[in-house]
Amino acid sequence: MIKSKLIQNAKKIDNFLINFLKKQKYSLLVAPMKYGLISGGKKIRSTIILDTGKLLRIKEKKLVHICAAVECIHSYSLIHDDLPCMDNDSIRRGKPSTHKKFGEATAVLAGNSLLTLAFEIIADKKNFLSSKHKNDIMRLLANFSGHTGIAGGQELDLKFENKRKNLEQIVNMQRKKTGKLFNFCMQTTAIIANKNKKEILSLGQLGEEIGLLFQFADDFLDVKGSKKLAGKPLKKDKKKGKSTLVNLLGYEKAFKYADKLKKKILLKLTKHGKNTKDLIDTIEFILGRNF
Ligand code: GRG
Repeated sequence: MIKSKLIQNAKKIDNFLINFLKKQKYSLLVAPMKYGLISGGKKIRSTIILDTGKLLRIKEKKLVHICAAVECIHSYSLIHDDLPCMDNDSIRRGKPSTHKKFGEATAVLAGNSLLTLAFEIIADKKNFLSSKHKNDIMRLLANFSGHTGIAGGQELDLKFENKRKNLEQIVNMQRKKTGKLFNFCMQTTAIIANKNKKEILSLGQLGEEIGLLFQFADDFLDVKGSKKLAGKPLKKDKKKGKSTLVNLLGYEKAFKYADKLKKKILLKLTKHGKNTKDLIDTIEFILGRNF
């Protein structure tokens, strides 16, 4: 059930991105951008947006531009994450990573172009949101992607290699590296639903916890997952001396910690009344996932 929802959402967002790129002028970077962005990947962040849209009763067509923008930022981060100067991975989504296929310089430029494409998509004329909403959403996306978000988190992730970091430091790094983009997904949907400031921030915080849970699950996959299903090399975190919950606490204790977080998230969701089923299904999938 959840798998077919993920596939359906991924197709929708992929189609939007294909059409958006088709309408732009051709450049040599279109092929590597598409390679890193389309036909692959769970598009889980889009699913969180669409699930939150159901919770807040927003029409899907109001959310598709935001989903596409988030996927551009996410794919950009993966392309750069795989580079030799970062995590140096040759396989992503079951295929050679973008720099293996197109070369390093092209991968850097394709990543940069996906970053700017995200903002172009939000600003698009056919994105029928008010200028105020577009402005608020762009500010938030910039803030959560740069040094106070994903890029800052990645810097910490690299600096933490082979260092003994405590639980708080690891969680803070993972909140930035992964949690902030999930925060964006739920906060933005709440902005579009015209919720009040308190509700917007509280939904954003809930998104961040879901993102943290997603990162914990990624770390569990690295230990116990199947390379074939995950579509990327596994068992690297220990070799690289990555600061993860698993490396700090051991698998069992780390899993208990994550399970407690999942229960906390589900409890918080009960306050949001009806229409939570889709989001609950996605949260259950996140901790149990094998890809
Ligand atoms: C400023 C956006 C930006 C990036 C530059 C390289 C970098 C800084 C950040 C890397 C951040 C990173 C790789 C975080 C890990 C997040 C994570 C768990 C990724 C796996 O996501 P999935 O499973 O991937 O959703 P698919 O393949 O399904 O799309």
